Amino acid sequence: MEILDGKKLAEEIKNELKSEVAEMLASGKKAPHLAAVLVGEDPASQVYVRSKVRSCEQVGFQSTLIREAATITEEALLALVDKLNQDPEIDGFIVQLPLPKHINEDKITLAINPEKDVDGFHPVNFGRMAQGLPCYLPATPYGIVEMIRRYNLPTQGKEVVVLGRSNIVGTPMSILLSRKGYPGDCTVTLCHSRTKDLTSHTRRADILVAAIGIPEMVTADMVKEGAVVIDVGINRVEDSGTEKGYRLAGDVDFDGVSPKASYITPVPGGVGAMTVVSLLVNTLKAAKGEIYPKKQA
Ligand code: L34
Repeated sequence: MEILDGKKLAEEIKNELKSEVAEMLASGKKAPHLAAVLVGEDPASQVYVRSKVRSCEQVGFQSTLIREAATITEEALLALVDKLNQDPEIDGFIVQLPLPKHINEDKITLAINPEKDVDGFHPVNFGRMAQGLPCYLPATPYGIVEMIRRYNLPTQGKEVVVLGRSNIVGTPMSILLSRKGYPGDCTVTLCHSRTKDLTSHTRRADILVAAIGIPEMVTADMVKEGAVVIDVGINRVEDSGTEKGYRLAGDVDFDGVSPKASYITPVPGGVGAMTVVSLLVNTLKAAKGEIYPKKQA
């Protein structure tokens, strides 16, 4: 069994980004600028957004963190999105999810200018992804395909089972791995909460992607010998034995499954680290106008 070391890969990619920024600055361009909007005090969101801002600093990007109270109205948040859409200093921005219940997430996502949608959540980017056109790929699936690529894992003709059909992970993951070319050309099965006899599907997987948000749900009996196991889950499980009172658990029972896997991602230090760095890669693309050519000022 080999660990798919997301943390190490992310460091490698950050070093590449750092040199790209240095080149941009040397040629008289400005550094890429990412803005992140964080609404409320969700503890996990705070950790993730902090990590995004810190990573920007590490590679020499500019970053702006905009914090809003959980009581912000939908209208006010839409106005903020519009302001960021218009701001020529900002290359790309994200609104960290989840949002408080009184705010319609779809409405916010739709309000983001697709050219600045470095999360790749807007239907324009999603549709472009589905058709194989240039787009911002959503950071988690992007991080996973980059991991597959950099570890040179074969994908052509492989049986892939994706657990979970969310807009930001499961569904785009199933599309990306079924697309033509590498890393793709897989035969993909998308399983979800209404799937019957889940184990009969998962046991056939050469590559198993777990993104359901149920701690340690995937157990050894569900996994084929030699499978590649990609664990997207980051669940906080109560644990009085730790300083924080919780530990992080994936959707996969790591101790049980890892002896059977050929490759497996750890939690933490697997997919999460790749998610953050993929957002930076998208932001660099935004700054360079790689997906949507920059309009002349
Ligand atoms: N708009 N909302 C928007 N964009 C996103 O791309 C996200 N996501 C998901 C939640 N909401 C979002 C993230 O940023 C999940 N996610 C995310 C980002 C970073 C990490 C995990 C999920 C991460 O850094 N994970 C660390 C452990 C962090 C910890 O200690 O809790 C890891 O090593 O897995």
